[in-house]
Amino acid sequence: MSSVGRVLVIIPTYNEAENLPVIVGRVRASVPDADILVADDNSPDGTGRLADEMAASDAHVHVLHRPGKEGLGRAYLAGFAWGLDRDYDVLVEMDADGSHRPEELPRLLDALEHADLVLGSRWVPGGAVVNWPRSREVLSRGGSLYTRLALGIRTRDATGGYRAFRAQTLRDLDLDSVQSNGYCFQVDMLWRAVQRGKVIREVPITFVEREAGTSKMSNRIVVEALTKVGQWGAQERWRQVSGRPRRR
Ligand SMILES: Nc1nc2c(ncn2[C@@H]2O[C@H](COP(=O)(O)OP(=O)(O)OP(=O)(O)O)[C@@H](O)[C@H]2O)c(=O)[nH]1
Ligand SMILES: [Mg+2]
Repeated sequence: MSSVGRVLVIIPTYNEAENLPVIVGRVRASVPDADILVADDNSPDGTGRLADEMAASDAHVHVLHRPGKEGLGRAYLAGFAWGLDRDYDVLVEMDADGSHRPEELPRLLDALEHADLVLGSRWVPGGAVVNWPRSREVLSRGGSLYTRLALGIRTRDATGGYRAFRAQTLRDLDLDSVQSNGYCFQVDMLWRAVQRGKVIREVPITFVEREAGTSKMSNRIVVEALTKVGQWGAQERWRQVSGRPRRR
């Protein structure tokens, strides 16, 4: 058990058969006490079956089978519910494609000793991206800057998906009302934590772009994020100018 308690690493998957055994092996090596939950959306390439095989031979590996592709946000919400039901102390978000290096997880967990939420961050000193085209970096940096300006928050990397939550943090975030998916899901979770006064720390990570498998990123995901974040920002400004207190 880590100093922050029992840890569940949630890995959402859609067609990640090539990547899954590698990432699971790396998590097991780097944080041997942690459990893993693969949240698979009935991947046509058999990722779910592969996950079952791994679970059968390793008591630390669990699988949540979902009926079909509903997006990253829904998969994480289902994974959080699974983990909270089973009284894990810490719930971690990690992509299956190797972008979030499991070897850096101990640093995120250490930081959680003094925080309610830890964000793996590409855009703080010491953070980096590997193998990204310039266009992707501009989109991600621009997205985080836009989010900081719209919401008035200090976080450098608002859309990243390598995060560690204390269970109590998640319990306080009103997860039943989360509607967003994709990058917007990550901003939504962060914004909820900010509004509730949670202590949030950013830890530098080296983000490595996927080498195998296919991307699920789309323009629709980007447009959803821009639109919703703009709306949340406007609501926050309205709350401020009308002098209403924050809803906790
Ligand atoms: N369960 C589930 N997982 C998903 C879904 N969409 C994406 N994922 C997983 O979420 C993680 C992040 O998705 P990626 O496709 O890597 O998204 P990205 O990192 O923005 O895009 P890339 O540049 O291609 O890596 C991966 O582990 C995916 O398999 C989905 O609809 N359901
Ligand atoms: Mg990826």
